[in-house]
Amino acid sequence: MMTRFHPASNPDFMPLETLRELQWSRFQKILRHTWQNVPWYREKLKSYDVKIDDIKSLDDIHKLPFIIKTDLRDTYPFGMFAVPMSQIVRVHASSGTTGKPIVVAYTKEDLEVWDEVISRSLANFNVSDRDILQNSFGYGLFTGGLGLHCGAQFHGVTVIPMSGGNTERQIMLMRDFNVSVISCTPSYFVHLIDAAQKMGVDIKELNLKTGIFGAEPWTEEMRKTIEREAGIKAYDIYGLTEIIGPGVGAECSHQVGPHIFEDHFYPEIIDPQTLKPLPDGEWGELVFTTLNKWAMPLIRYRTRDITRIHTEPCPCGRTIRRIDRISHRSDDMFIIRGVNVFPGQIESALLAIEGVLPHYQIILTRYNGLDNIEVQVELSPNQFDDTLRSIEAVQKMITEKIQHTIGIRVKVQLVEPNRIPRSEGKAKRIIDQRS
Ligand code: DLL
Repeated sequence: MMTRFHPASNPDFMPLETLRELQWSRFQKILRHTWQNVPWYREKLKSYDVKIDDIKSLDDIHKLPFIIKTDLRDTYPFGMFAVPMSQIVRVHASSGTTGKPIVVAYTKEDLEVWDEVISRSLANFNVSDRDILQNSFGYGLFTGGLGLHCGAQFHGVTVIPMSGGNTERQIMLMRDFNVSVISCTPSYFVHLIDAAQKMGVDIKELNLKTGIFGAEPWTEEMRKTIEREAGIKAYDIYGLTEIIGPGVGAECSHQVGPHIFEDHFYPEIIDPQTLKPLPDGEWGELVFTTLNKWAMPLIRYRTRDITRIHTEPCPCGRTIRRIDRISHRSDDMFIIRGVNVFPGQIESALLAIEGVLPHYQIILTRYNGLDNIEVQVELSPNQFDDTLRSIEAVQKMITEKIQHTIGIRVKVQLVEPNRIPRSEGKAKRIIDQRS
C-alpha cells in the first residue's frame, strides 16, 4: 500500500518548535507579498496605521486588521489577486446566495499545496492507492469536486468524477465499480442511503468502507446514524473556498474533530463581538491566515464558523492543532424568545431519538413581532402507517427532546415520507419566513 505521508515525513507530526518556526517564516513572506502586490491591502494597512515592520513575531498578528467576506465582494472579481493573471492557472468561486460570487485563484504552487493537504486528509482516513473513490461533491466553480478530485489523484487513488445528482446512477456505479470510498455532503449521503433502499440495494453489502463528508455542518448524532445505516466509517473534512477549498482541516482516525493543516493555514479564535483573540480552548469565531498561498493570500480572514481549538493533545500524536467540529456558523444562528438556537442542536435532539429520520427542516415565522420555530420532521413509511396515537407519541417525544436541548418549546410537525426536499449538495435546513 502506498502512503504518501507516513509519520516520518508527515508534516502533521513535526515538533512544535519546528512548526512555529515554519509558520513564522512563511507568514513573513506572505505578509510582504500581499502588501507589495495587493494595493487594496496596502490601503487597508495604511487606514489602520499598521506597518508590516511592526509585526515582529506571530503573536503580533493581532495588530493586523481582519479581512471579511464583503471585502472580497467589494474587490470582485480580481481585486485581491497578488500575482499577474499569467501565473494564475485556476479560479473557483463560492456560490453566494445573493449578488456576486467570491472569486478565488490559484497558482501552480497553490494547487500543489491543495493536492498535498487533500492527500494528507486521505492519509488520515486510511485511504490509499488501493481505493476507488466516488467523488460526489459538485464539480464546477464549487471547490469540493475538483479540489478533492485532484488531491485524491495525487494521492494515487482511483477517482470516479461523479459530481452530485443522478442519484440512481450513483448507486449503480457504487455497486458495479466496487467503490470503497465516497465523498459528498453528509445530507446527500443520507439521501443516497434512502435511494439505495428504494432500489433494493443494501449499501452495507457493498464494498463501501469510508465516507468523506463536509461542506456543511453535521452532528455527532448524524455521524452515528450514517455509520450505522451504511456500515462505514464517516470522516469529517473541513474547508472553505476563500482559504483553499476542502482540506483546510481533516479528522484523524480517532474522529475527534478536524486537525488544521496549520503549516499552511494559521488558525486563530476571536470573540465575534469584541474581535479580541481568545486562548485555545475557548469558543469563538475561527480566523485564518493563509501561510503558503500566492495567487490570493488572505491575512486574518473571518470565517464566521464557530468552534474552539482543543488544548489537549490528540491520541494520534499529531502536533498540528485540532478544532471542534464546526457546530454552526454565526450567521446560521437564530434568536427565538431571547434564546440562541442553531440547527445542529435541533439535529442532535432529533437523531438522539431512535427511529427518527435525518430529514428535517426548520421554519422560522413571525407573528405580531414574536418569532416562532416550527420543526418539520419526516416520518418513515412504517411510522406513517402507524396509528394516530403512536404518531402523536413520537411527536410528543420529539417536542420534549428539543425543549430539553434548547430550553424552549417549539412546534413539531411530522410530515409524510419524501416531503422534505433532498439536496444534492449543501442542505437547506432553515426556511426563514420572518421578513
Ligand atoms: O464547502 C469547501 C468544502 C468542500 C469543504 C467539500 C469540505 C468538503 P464553501 O462552499 O466556501 O466551501 O463553504 C464553506 O461550509 O465556512 C463552513 O461553514 C461550511 N463547512 C465546510 N466544511 C464543513 C465541515 C466548501 N466539515 C463553509 N463541517 C464553511 C461543518 C463545514 N461545516
